[in-house]
Amino acid sequence: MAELPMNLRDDNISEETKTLISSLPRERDSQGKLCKYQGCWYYYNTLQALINFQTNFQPRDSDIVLASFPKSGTTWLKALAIAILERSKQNSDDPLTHPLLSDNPHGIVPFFEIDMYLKTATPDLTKFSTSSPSLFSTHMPLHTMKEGLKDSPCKVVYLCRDVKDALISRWYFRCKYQNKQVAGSILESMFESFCSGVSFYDPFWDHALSYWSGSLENPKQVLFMRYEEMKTEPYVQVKRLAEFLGYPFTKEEEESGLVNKVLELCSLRNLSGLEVNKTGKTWMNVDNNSYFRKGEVGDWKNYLTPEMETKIDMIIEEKLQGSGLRL
Ligand code: PAP
Repeated sequence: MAELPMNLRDDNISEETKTLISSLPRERDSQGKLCKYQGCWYYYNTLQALINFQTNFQPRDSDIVLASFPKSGTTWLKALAIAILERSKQNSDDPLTHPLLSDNPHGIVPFFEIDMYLKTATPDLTKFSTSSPSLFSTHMPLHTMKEGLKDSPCKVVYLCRDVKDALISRWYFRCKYQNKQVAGSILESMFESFCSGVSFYDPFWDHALSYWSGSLENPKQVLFMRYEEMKTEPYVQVKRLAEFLGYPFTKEEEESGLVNKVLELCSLRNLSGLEVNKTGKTWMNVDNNSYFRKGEVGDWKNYLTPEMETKIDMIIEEKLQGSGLRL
């Protein structure tokens, strides 16, 4: 069996973190040991990474953080944010200088807890996020990430996706990096873990609610976006994103077709066809092509039984009751 990625393991934790873990709720799943920190479940090395981040990250006010629950379209959001910030390169005489043509979006926008703070508590930040302003990303819930942001007014964009589609996407991804057949038994066990709220970065409902509440409390700092809306009205949503980030498209840019060029550059078809995404690997040694699959809304209907659908819907409805958030 392939070795587990480092963020899922438990071989890089300090004595202090070991003591902390011994005081936390703990569980085990088929991949390893999990503990619940600030309301969310993490494998131990990831917990260490996010404590490193919370303790040592020095934000700049201009930093931008792209946040999501796993498999909610993070790669797409990263690509769009890069394309918005770097759009002058798309119109230049030498479009080959565009960063998205030579690197995967995950190579350009690092995760705090996966790429930056996993191996060391004090990474050399100049190696990461060379864009200006700096773009970072995370799968942590908002309250945990805010500890690392201290009081900085960094902008945060959260991309939310139908959790049933995210579950199917995660199932395919997990089978791929574990070199396993895409088996129904694995999906069943992931479904059970999801429903119990005990799985990496779960419970999903608390995750989404942290960003939902943050976006209501401080709409200038936290933007709540939805994958499904990006699919149905990409033009409107990419303009909304650019405006929120403080880089709105000008009338001239719109008239010249630049918004559509950005969308085309970031389309699943285009990105997945680029050589770097067909053959390259991320820092974590994951094949770049594993971040691109179907990108469809409602693909879960091909895999989940009506009973599974009902159970997930009922849990989500109950957990979100009174929040105003509908998923
Ligand atoms: P991550 O959490 O590991 O970063 P993430 O990018 O959030 O992964 O999720 C991958 C999903 O986004 C895949 O969905 P699927 O399995 O249902 O197909 C992937 O296909 C989809 N995706 C990646 N890039 C794009 C894109 N440019 N447009 C639309 N969907 C995309």
